[in-house]
Amino acid sequence: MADLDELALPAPGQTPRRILTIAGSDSGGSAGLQADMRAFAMLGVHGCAAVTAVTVQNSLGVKAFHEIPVDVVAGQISAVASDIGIEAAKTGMLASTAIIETIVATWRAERLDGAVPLVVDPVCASNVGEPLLHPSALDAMRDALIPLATLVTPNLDEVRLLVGIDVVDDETQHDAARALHALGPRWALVKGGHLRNSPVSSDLLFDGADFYRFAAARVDTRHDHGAGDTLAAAIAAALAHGHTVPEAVSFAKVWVTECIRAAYPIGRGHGPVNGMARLSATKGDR
Ligand code: PXL
Repeated sequence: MADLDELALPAPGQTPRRILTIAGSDSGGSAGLQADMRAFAMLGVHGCAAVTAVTVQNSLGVKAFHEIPVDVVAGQISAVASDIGIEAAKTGMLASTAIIETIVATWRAERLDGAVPLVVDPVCASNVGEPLLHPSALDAMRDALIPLATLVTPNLDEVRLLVGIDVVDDETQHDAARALHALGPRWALVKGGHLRNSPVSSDLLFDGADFYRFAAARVDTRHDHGAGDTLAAAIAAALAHGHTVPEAVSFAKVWVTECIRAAYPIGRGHGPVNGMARLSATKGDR
């Protein structure tokens, strides 16, 4: 269903599906909530944003970040949930134990648990390895937030930090999916994009019973900033439209691969995946 038409875009004047991203800001506009909002707009959903941290960042890296006070994080989530309403949510950079615990408490207090699909992208570091989560917050991510998730979407570095498994092949990817699922999410997606020796980027989805594979040809580019964010945001958008998790992952994998193929340089460092790839494709078709 990697077809935009199947996401049932809203008619003019019709309220679109609403999605909440709970994530950090990237001043460079490549990753974080900026990437999420771009994906949401391109997929015809109304994006709301609860900001957890503000990074000082450009294409050369993350210089610093400032955490948003926990009452402001909670306030943003409650303000959106109590008025605008949401049909799906995703989390990205969460920075600290206090922020994670606040999100969990607010999610429950607003009675969103079990009612609204939640995609947890357990962001620990930037694409070049700068920390975006205090190491001490891993326990809260693993024990408090991931059990609330409809789907958790770690890359291989995050898999190692969360469940201590070094994914090097198909067998260890299956082991990792089982270990992640045992943490309590409804579904676990072990992304294989960081398995550099493989000609394909192959992700493995598991619901405790069945495994599903989603593979795409590896795209060799240094401009991959925001790839994980864009994938998780596209999954959340498809879930908000009522698609199942395997359908949503299948759609989002094709979507993000298009964005990676169309990635562009920016500044002097790593450029972003092109979240607007579909716009240029449409224009080129004319
Ligand atoms: O791509 C992960 C990510 C998420 N959120 C923010 C980021 C990054 C990577 O740099 O800066 C704010």
